[in-house]
Amino acid sequence: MRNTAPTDAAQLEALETREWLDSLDDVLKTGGPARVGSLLRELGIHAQKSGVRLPFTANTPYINTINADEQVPYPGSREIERRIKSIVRWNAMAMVVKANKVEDGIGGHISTFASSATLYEVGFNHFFRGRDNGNEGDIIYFQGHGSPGIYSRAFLEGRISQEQLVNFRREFAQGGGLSSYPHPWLMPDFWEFPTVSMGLGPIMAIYQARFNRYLEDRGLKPKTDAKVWAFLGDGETDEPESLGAITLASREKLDNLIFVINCNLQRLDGPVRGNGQIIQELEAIFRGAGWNVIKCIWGTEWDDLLEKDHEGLLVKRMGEVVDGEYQKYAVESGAYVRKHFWGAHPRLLEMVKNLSDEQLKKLTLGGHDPNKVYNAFKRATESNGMPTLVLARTIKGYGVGESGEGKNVTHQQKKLNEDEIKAFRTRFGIPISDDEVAKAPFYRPAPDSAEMKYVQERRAALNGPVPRRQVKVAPIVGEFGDTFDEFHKGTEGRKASTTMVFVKMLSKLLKDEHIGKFVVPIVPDEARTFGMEALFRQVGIYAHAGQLYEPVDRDTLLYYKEAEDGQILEEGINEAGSMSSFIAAGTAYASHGLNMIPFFIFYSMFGFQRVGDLIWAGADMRMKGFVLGGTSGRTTLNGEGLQHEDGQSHVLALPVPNCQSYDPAFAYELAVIIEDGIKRMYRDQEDIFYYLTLMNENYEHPPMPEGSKDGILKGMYVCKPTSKPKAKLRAQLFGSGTILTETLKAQQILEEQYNVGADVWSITSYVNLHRDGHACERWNRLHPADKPKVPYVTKVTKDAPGVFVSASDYLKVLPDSIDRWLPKPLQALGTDGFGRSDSRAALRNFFEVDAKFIVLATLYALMQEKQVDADLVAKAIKDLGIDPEKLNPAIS
Ligand SMILES: Cc1ncc(C[n+]2csc(CCOP(=O)(O)OP(=O)(O)O)c2C)c(N)n1
Ligand SMILES: [Mg+2]
Repeated sequence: MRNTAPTDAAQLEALETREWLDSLDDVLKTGGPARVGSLLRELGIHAQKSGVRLPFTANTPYINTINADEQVPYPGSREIERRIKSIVRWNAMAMVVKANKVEDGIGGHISTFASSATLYEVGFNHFFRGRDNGNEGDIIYFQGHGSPGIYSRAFLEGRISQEQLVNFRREFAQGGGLSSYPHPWLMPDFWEFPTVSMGLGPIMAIYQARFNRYLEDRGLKPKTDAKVWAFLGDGETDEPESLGAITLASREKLDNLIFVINCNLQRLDGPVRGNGQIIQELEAIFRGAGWNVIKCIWGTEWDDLLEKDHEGLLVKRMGEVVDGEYQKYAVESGAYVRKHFWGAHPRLLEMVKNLSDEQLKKLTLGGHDPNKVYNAFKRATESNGMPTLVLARTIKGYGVGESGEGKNVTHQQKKLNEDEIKAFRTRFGIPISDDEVAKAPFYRPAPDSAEMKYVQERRAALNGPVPRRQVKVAPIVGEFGDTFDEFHKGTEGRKASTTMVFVKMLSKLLKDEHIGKFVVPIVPDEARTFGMEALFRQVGIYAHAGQLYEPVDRDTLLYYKEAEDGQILEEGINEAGSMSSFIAAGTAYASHGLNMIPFFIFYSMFGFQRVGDLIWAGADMRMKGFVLGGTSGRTTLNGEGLQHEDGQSHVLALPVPNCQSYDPAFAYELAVIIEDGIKRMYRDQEDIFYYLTLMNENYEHPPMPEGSKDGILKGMYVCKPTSKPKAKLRAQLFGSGTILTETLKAQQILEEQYNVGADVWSITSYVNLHRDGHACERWNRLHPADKPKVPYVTKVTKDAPGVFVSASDYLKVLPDSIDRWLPKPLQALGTDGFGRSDSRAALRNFFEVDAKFIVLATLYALMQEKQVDADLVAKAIKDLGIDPEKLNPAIS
């Protein structure tokens, strides 16, 4: 009898493993996957109790999440879709190559879309839903620099002309061009979501998905199964914004959200993780954060090989090769792959001995295999209670030939030589002759061809085209002026801050019968700072789950009320997330046909400075609403010091073309600006948004002077004329924000102690005045023979007597920006420099913006005009208690 007993420990172990696996298979057969899961959990607990310390891993093996036997059959015609995809690839390549022929260096990307074509084509043919016939469409964030592929698709669908394709990246060319990236500002009928500043697409998509839920939970929109898709690059995930909000998505159970990461393992300079595996890294991060993760790594040809992998050698090998090496396989021959990948173990080599080198080289990756991608997307759309991430492995520059495919330089590739174009043509079977091919002509089959019919049919079945931006919302109706009227009469002796005034206004707006329900208050954990806690109770804090606990302050009037239909978006300490919510709400007029009116209030220092790029993206998206920089002003937020005291946000707001930026001082100014803003944005449908600074200093608010509305909106008006109009010495004092109160004090000192008759102006918006001045100058330059236009600043100040002095809690560059349109140069006081912690009085002394410095600046300006002499100014310095040798705040 032959002795079959195991001969050594290794054999024993192998036998033991086999027995366990057989048992597991048995349980799977009889009890199903759920039973296997619970058994493994029990085993884990048992092992833990017995002292076995298992290392934590959130990873699954480096194989597809969906097994071959779990797949559903492909629902479309693979052959026609392959031909369509080839044509889309060709035109996408051709538009970049052509653009760079016409204009060397105009740029564009070939290799990104070359890697993601299958992901998008499967989406276009089977998943992405449009909005025709009143359907709730999907919201799709396309990877920004994949735009040539999206244009190429739209060309095939007949939505973009050949001329436009020719003019890719030449927007001023005759017949119109195409913008480099998704920019709704530039192509408002096409693009919806700007994505090309990397990291912003993913975070905006998360908050967009949450906002869609918010609208449903508040009953403003019916519940649907529409999805938010965000396509991103694997390199893009290094941006903190990309991953920074992913736990919100799982916490809020956003199963309407799908991320698709195109894992071509490369970014711009080189591999994303040469020494690691980006797919595994992302899987662990997202699974750890509570996402459903679907890995789509290997194409169908690998199924048979994995089937044969009884010992798990192949899976092990797949999991140990680092991305840098995988990238090398993409550029090397089949023989190289055989030697270096399969050669790791004799039994692996054995598995592929019947495949030629060429066949080995051609083993497809998951992201290039429509069937694998279809199944991944299908499962993603079926996800229940969780957001889903699809990790699709691809090759960067797929199909662009030897010069690019998989190479480190491929991202920058914008040109192909004749042979490469020819090879591309042949590889994808584009019917263009050898004679013509060098010119890379665009190709679109005849309208009655099978391909064109298929394209049209599929899009019709999916409710029309995407992307497409359509604004169908009706302007708001009804009057809401009453809400604001009470603020016109001032505070009647009571002291209040503009923040308090704003909160009162907001509270009233929320009750307005016409627009109240559209108001979206957004706050990043600062509601108490701004005295908004009464709103918690009034309208509730939005929470999809409602309130599952009894709040600790339930017995108080203003308790922390969370509710499924809550109206406030309390985002926690998260300005980027809050801004993303603002963008979703501020563009709901286009995405959802709803006039949502967001008010996002934040610490002004952490607004433009911190999330400026998101604001820029929102501006591109034509967002509407009010962003409010609370506790603003370098000297008004006393005590908080350098990192908190904002003296620059208006300067940072100036470059954003559609941002209306105001620094109001009085309740009525705020009321006039907000009322007008709502009308302009939601009644007249202007694509603008507002930035208003609010302050926490309490003072009395006077009634609105007669006839001041126009000036408040345009940027300046006289808020308190001098009581000494006949005085020999005259001055015009400009004040803004709370520094207006210092200006009013200076007016009194000048009149009483120096006999200077000074008019006080409130400058509500230097930014507006600056823009208007330049608009006039420009027009005049272009129309030299016409009657020149007069800037508003000039119009209102041309007869104003005396010298000009300005003071604000912001940088001096703001008043300097209007100086040229005044009758005389301006003495500008401002708060350039780093803030300090101290009292308002000490800060205003330090920054030289208090009443005494305004008085000094006025007297000095009069001295320059030889109306007073230097002795008087020197004496004033002494009398006012000014230290002429004090530190220069701008550089200390
Ligand atoms: C914030 C930001 N930084 C830099 C860039 C420039 N940039 C454009 S594409 C790119 C590489 C993208 O790599 P990946 O995300 O992996 O996308 P792929 O092209 O590989 O799909 C870079 C660095 C940008 N667009 N945005
Ligand atoms: Mg990449």
